[in-house]
This record gives sequence, structure tokens and C-alpha cells, in this order.
Amino acid sequence: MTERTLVLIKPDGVQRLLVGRILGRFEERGLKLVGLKLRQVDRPFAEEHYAVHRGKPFFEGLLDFITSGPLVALALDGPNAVAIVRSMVGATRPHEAAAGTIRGDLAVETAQNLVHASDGPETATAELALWFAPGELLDYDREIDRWVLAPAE
Ligand code: 3AN
Repeated sequence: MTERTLVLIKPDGVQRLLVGRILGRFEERGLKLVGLKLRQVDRPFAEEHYAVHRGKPFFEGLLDFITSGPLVALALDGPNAVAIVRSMVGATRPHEAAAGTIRGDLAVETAQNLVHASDGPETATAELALWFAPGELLDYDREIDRWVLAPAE
């Protein structure tokens, strides 16, 4: 089933010059880029994005971190995109993230874990609506899709 999901390459990814490599992993996997923006968010917006974590001990630090510099927001499209992206990102705590995942290859700390990815289809829909206006997500075909995707039934 085709899905869309949100990925944030967080400020640590931008500062560590990893935007291209992280984006490239998703492109190489076959996922389609349907939205992309560089943005620095303010605290109220960050609170809305991380509302489920309000009240947790790491909440204020999380807001400090996500607002500390520019980040890159991606919208990715593909079959089971939410689950595929989560598996590519790896476990929240990098020492538990499998080698071969983004966090397992490139991160060592939980706060500085480089990426956010929607954790389910409903979350993905809500997060995409928060980060992208309706007209900012594009629909288009790629020539390579006949080599990447099963034919439509
Ligand atoms: P994930 O990003 O793997 O879905 P969540 O949703 O549990 O993880 O947590 C959101 C973000 O909050 C994490 N990506 C991480 O940056 C931060 N975070 C989670 N737990 C901690 C913690 N114990 N200490 C510091 N930061 C944390």
C-alpha cells in the first residue's frame, strides 16, 4: 500500500553535513521524494510537533535541540513507507540501533540521533499536515518506477 511519511533531518544532521547522505539513503531505497524544505522552527511549532512528549523529563531539552538551527523536512512516498523508513532510521537510542541503520551507523547519543520519522500511518498524516501545506506535496511519476514498484493492479 502506498503511504507517505515525514522525516526530519534534525539540526545535528545539518550541522554535521549529513543531509545529502541521509536523503540519499531514502532515494536509493526507492522511496519517492514528494516534499522537501529547509526550515528553522520556533518553540510553539516544536511543541506542537512533539506534543506527545509534553511532560517527559527530556521535553524541554528536545525543544531546545530541535529549535537550535535549521533542519530539513522530507515527505517520502512508497509502499509501506512508514515502516520502511522506521526500519532504516533504527532504534531511538543509538547504542540499540542496528548497524546499517542511520542511527546505528552515524549517531551515538539519544538526543543527537539525527532523524525523526513518523511512527505510524496516522501520525504520518498528522505530521505531514503540520509540516507541509497541501500544495507543497507533489504527485508525479518517475521513469524508474517500473523497476522499483510492482505494477498497479
Ligand atoms: P523516535 O524518534 O525514535 O520515534 P521518540 O518519539 O520516543 O523516539 O522520542 C522523540 C525524540 O526525543 C527522540 N528522537 C530523541 O531525540 C528524544 N528523546 C527520546 N528519549 C530521550 C531521552 N531519554 N533523552 C533525551 N532525548 C530523548
